[in-house]
Amino acid sequence: MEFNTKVIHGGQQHDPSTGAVMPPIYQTSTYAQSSPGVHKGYEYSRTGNPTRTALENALASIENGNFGLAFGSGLAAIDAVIKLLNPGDEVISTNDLYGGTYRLFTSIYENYGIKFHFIGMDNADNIEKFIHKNTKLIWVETPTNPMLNIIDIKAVGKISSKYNLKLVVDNTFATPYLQQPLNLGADIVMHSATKYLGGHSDVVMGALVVKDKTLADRLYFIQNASGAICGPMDSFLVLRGIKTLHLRMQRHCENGKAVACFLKDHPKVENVYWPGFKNHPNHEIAKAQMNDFGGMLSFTIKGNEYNKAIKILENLKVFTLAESLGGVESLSGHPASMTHASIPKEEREKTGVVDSLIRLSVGVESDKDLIADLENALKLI
Ligand code: P1T
Repeated sequence: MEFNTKVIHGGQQHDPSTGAVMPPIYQTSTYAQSSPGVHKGYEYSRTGNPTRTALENALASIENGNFGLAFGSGLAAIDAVIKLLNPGDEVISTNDLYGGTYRLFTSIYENYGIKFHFIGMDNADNIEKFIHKNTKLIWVETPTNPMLNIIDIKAVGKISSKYNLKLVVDNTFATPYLQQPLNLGADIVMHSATKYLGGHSDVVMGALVVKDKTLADRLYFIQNASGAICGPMDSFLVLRGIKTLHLRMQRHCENGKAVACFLKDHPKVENVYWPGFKNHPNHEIAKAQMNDFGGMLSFTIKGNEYNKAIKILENLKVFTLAESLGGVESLSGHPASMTHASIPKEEREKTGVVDSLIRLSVGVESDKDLIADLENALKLI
């Protein structure tokens, strides 16, 4: 099945009891048993719920995996992955990544004896020197949040399989419309489904997809034992969101390109970080592993003045200043004080998260209105 068909039909069946085309929102916590342990496949909604199952099957299908798992947030999904590890284990992670992921790793899991190495992975060869006997997992975010660095998943996958490590790819920015990490050597794909998969800024949710049954069983065990599941209403909303993922992503990519090109030529803009530019350091890898370049980009202001960045953000009218990304509406953000504030200043500045950096999640509105909005705000500085 082609991707554009999978988003609508992948892993789906009409409701067996009524023929309903969309799965009902099974708003129930528990299920009748005719005798202890004798039931119709569902016992308790932490363990499983038919609306969540429909979504989990769709997730597995669009990521070209065999098993999908949905969680109460992206961070809950990441938390479940790190629970595969034991004290003393080591993780090698991209150094440019969502601030909340960094905070979970350093402020929670380092206290439980797990060691994290945050490194640049632009060159995959850099990874091998951080592999020790207790290294278990490589954590990759690509494109990275917020610098839009691109990491070569296939190259990292070769290293992870050589050393028998698990490779996890946070596919939130790209979505399976643009790249499918399980096809490139990843063991686990992770999503903040809050973003493009949901697509309408009305749900917080996380997801994992894997191919391997043993790994899936362990993650299902963690999902049930730790309990960070999502509810049936949210499962329904994300399932509905996925059905238009291909249409939305196409427009996100077109508008992302239009906005990136406008900013690149603007005299008050210093750098534009968008993987579609030929001079992006990893443009060739992006071209090879992605179908297009997405709707996320970041830029800095000439002179790197904090106050100028804030003035722009306060004066954008079509772009809403808000945390999050990936919805139909365009959002703007200031990573240094918002999404990445939990990363110490010296650390974040090393990766380029400077005071004038503005991140844009380019929505699916008219590109003319988006560009006019930026033009007006840039006139004020
Ligand atoms: O917010 P939550 O659903 O828990 O997902 C966390 C997360 C994980 N990975 C990436 C790449 C993310 O961007 C996020 C959440 N990011 C934002 C809220 C943001 O504005 O960047």
